[in-house]
Amino acid sequence: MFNPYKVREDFPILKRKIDGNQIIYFDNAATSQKPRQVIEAMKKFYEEQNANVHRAVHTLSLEATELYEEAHEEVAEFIGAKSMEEIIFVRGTTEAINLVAYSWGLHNLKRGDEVLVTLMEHHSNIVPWEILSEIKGFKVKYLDVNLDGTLNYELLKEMLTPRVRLVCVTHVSNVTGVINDVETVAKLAHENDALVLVDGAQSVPHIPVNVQKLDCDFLAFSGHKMLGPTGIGVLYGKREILEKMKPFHGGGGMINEVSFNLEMHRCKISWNELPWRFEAGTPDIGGAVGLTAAIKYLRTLGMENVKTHEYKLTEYTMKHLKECPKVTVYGPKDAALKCGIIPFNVERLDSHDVALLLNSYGIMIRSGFHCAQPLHEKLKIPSSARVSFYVYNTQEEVDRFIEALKEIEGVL
Ligand code: C6P
Repeated sequence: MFNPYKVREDFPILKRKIDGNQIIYFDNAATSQKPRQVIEAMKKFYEEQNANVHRAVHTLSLEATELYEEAHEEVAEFIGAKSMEEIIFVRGTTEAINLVAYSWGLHNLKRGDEVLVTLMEHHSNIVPWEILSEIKGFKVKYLDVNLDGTLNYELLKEMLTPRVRLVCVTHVSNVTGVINDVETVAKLAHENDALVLVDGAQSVPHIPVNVQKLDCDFLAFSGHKMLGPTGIGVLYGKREILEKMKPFHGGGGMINEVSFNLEMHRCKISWNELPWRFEAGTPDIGGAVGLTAAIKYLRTLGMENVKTHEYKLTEYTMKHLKECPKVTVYGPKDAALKCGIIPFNVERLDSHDVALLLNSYGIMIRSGFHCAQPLHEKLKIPSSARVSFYVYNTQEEVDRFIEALKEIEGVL
């Protein structure tokens, strides 16, 4: 049985009190807290195993290399990739998307082409495409969303013309928590010979994700949102696509050979095999060790359990938010369409003021645009306050949150 109280025992930070209040951490979409299993794995790495990878023949380097490669294997298994060659370690979702833009987009997109991006994307799945379109002359087209924040699938069918080469879609919106039917998007895109890039930043940590089932061509996600450390993230890519892509960054580790031709004054370079071809320079080895521990922890909990727990909390919160007359909740009314993210506003209050007031109760939430300004513009709201749950949050914490909101409403 999944028990969030037992889970909480693994998270030292949750014991912290601020101004006498036991903290309630509801900002998990921004970053998650870390269990001691992750902290200890990283501590052990730095205390006992630290060395660079893929470079030296000494024992420490061999051990570090083994741990680093094991992390790729662990990720591959977690998301159902065919092999670790399809798993590239990057700094996070943002870098993973930029890798696709500059390794695939730069060499494959041209004037006359279109990249279709949904209006609910995080800026990291918008800005790289806007920058690249200025260089390459292709068009970025935006797929509208419905007023409840769900994707407009009918419009998608209309917009998927033969000009579209890539569809960029988030699996779960970081603002509304809407879960997109990425399987259908991929099917429609593939029928049109377009590739699909899925932003999994808010799905991989919270629901079971299998890339074979989704049939996406790329999947990007961040370690720090799934109990792992900051500084490490993942780009999954189908092997046959990655094989044909040019490297992103150049440097050590990503080459097979760099030989100098004196007469030509040039270096002849051959690329390393996958996935190392896309991992130039010394990688975040300690981060990879932490990510392995985080995935092992999530697997022990079971991703179906994680999903159900967050669904129950979301449903409970949405039900009780109805007791707050000055609160407006955005996104679909049905919690089953969502992951554990709820955006809202309190009448006459700026979202930052709501966050500050809740902070005085020890409740940490995010406020603002959440790096998704186009979606806020579509929903015609200046900004929003947002609660987002994870494995260690409890119904009791939601009760305290609702009580605090009622008190805030009371003094308005
Ligand atoms: N969203 C939030 O509070 P990075 O920063 O690279 O790890 O992740 C970027 C990113 C990409 N896509 C989605 C859907 C995201 O939610 C995020 C990060 C955080 O919502 C910080 S802005």
